[in-house]
Amino acid sequence: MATIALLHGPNLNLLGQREPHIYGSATLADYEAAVVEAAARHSHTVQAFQTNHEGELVDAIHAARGVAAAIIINPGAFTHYAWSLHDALAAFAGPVIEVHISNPNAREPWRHTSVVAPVATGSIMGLGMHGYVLAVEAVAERLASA
Ligand code: CA2
Repeated sequence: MATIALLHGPNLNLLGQREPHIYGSATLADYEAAVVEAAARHSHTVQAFQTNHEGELVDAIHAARGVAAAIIINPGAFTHYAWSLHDALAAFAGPVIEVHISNPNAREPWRHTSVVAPVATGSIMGLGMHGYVLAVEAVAERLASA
C-alpha cells in the first residue's frame, strides 16, 4: 500500500462553479473522490492538496518526498511558466503524472508549452475526470512493478 499525492494548482478550487463549457460541472471534491476511489481499488491512499500559490505548491512537492510514492499533479496555469515546479518535481524520485482536464494544445498558443512535461513520467490531457483515473492506473501499474 502506498500514498499518492494529488496536487492541484491555481483556480482549480473553482471547478464546477464557472466555465462548465471548458471544465465541466464536476467540483474539485468530485475529482478528489474519483482519485481516492480509483486508488483504493489498488489499496493505495491519497493525500490531496490544492493551492493558488506557487511557493505552496513547491512546498507540497517537497513534502511529498519520503511520504508519497507518486505524484499526480494538475498545476493549472503554472504548467506554462513555473520553472520552480519543474525543479521541485525533478527532485522527486517516484512517478509523476501531469494531468489536465482540458487539452491545452487545442487552446490558446500560450497553453501549448508545459514546463512540467519534461520532468513528468507521463502527461494526460483533454480527458476530464477519466484522465485522473487513468493517471491512478498508470501509477498503480508502475508501483506494482517497482
Ligand atoms: O485543463 C486543465 O486542467 C488546465 O490545467 C486548467 C488551467 C489552465 O490554465 C491550463 O491551461 C489547463 C486553469 C484552471 C482554471 O480552472 C477553473 C475552473 C473553473 C472556473 C474557472 C477556472
